[in-house]
Amino acid sequence: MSITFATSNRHKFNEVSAILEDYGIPVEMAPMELREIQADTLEVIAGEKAREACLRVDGAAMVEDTGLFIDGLNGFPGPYSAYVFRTLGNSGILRLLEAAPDRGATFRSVFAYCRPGGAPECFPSAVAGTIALECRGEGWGYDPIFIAEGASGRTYGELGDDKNQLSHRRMALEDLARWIHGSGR
Ligand code: ITT
Repeated sequence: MSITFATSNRHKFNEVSAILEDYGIPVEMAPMELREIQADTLEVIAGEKAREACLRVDGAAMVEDTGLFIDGLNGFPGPYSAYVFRTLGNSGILRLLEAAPDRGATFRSVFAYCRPGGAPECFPSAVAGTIALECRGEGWGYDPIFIAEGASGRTYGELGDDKNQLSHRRMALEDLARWIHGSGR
C-alpha cells in the first residue's frame, strides 16, 4: 500500500519517492500548499503540517520540512528557509555571508507521518557541510550553494542523481522505511 506524501514541491517528491522505492514503498504525491506555522523547530512545523495534511486528504499522510542552518548566521534561515528562499534567494544568502567568515552549514529534514486522530510520528536527519562561494550546478532551491560533507567539494546542484545517496533526507527516510516495515502504520 502506498504512502500519501503531501507537498507542493515536485523535486522533493521525486527525491523522496526514489529513495523509498529502494525500500519497496510506493509514494503518491498529494499536491497542496500547507500552512507553515512560525516555530523554532522543524519537528513542530512538520508535525502541524502533517495534522493539516491528514485532515485534507482524509487519511494517513506524510509531510516533510527542511531547513538550512548556516553557522555564520547563527542558524539562519533555519525554520524560515522557504520564506528566505522566496525573498532573498541564493544570491541574498551569498551576500549575507560576505560579512560572515564561517561558511559551515547544516541541512536538516524532518518527516512527519500522521494518521487520522493520531499524533504525528517524526523522523529527523541532517547533513553537515559548507556554503559555496558562488552558485554552482543545477538542482533546485538551495542546491547550487550547499556542499555536503563527503561530496568532494561539489554542491548538491553538481551531484545530479548522486545527491540522493548522501542527502539530508536519506537517513530519515531509512528510519521511516524501517518503522513502516516494522511496527507499521
Ligand atoms: P513543501 O510543500 O513540502 O513544504 P517546500 O518547497 O515549501 O515544499 P520546505 O518548506 O521543506 O519545502 O523547504 C524549505 C526551503 O528549503 C524551500 O525553499 C526549499 O526549496 C528548500 N529546500 C528543501 N529541500 C531542499 C533540497 O533538498 N535542496 C535544496 N533546497 C531545498
